[in-house]
Amino acid sequence: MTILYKANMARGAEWAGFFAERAPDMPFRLWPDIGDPADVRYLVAWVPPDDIATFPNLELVFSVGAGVDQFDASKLPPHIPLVRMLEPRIAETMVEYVTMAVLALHRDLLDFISQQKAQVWCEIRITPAKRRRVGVMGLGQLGQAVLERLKAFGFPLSGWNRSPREIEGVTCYAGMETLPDFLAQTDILVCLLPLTDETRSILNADLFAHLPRGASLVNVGRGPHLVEADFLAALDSGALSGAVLDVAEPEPLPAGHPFWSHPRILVTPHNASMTSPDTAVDFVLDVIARHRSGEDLPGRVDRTRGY
Ligand code: NDP
Ligand code: OXD
Repeated sequence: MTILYKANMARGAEWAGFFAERAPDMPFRLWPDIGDPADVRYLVAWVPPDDIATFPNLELVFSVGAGVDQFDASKLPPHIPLVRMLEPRIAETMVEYVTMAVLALHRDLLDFISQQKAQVWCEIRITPAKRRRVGVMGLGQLGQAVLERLKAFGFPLSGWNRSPREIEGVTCYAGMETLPDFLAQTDILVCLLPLTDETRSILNADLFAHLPRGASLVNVGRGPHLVEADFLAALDSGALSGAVLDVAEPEPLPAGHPFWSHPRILVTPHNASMTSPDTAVDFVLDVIARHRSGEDLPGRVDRTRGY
């Protein structure tokens, strides 16, 4: 009944400590020390090993993160459930990050950084929150948690999603045909979509053209949601006024990439949220217990949808 962990090694040592404490009977191994492959029942990974058939008795695969696009699902036998990480610290830290990014864009932080570099002391007229419309793409666990927190600031809030949602205090749009209407009333756009065939390159010239002129972007989804050339052109033309980007393609962002030095872009290193070993171990143990007793698994990925 071994658990094999294959992700960030420093945090892996913490995972090992919590497993030793909370499930002392369950052997825990850190990649590449796999032991007897036949003993491995559970795999926790950011990117799984190339040859999953190495582990003939594998029962469950966990993504160490909330997203699963980094998994090549075709390499995973259909009978093995893929479970994404739903531990609470991911949502808590994402809420902090998106709040920070939205407030930074709302309160002109990019301008103040430029002014400070140029030693310019110049007030900027403050736009009231009630006149800054924030729209979130993707109303899943993270999009909803973010909107809940943003309510406190008084921004008019809206959300766009594949299937219809009803969220108090949020104008909800559903489906591709409603995207232009959603965009037309969004000043700060937050992308919290999963990366799928439908959402790849969704942040493109056509989408930017539907936003009010001077709108801004927070991308915390995935790098390939964004068409870089369209985005840079939109920034340079003033169609967009700024962006906070936590994700890129590729990651890490290569040296010399235009995002590093663009005065209207704030880049962070895929750090919006982070799985916490402490709470993640509880989530993994809970899912394993449910699996053993034949219950539905929270976070189970629908392989046909891709998220
Ligand atoms: P969920 O699966 O809970 O939510 C995804 C939402 O997106 C669902 O509501 C879904 O709609 C909607 N959606 C999916 N496809 C489409 C589409 N084609 N058009 C419109 N809406 C769509 O995911 P999470 O909220 O947990 O996470 C979202 C993403 O955030 C992750 O996949 C990952 O890419 C990213 N992420 C980034 C992190 C970072 O540190 N930067 C950390 C964690 C996650 P429906 O309700 O119909 O299914
Ligand atoms: C992710 C994560 O999916 O860090 O990006 O959880």
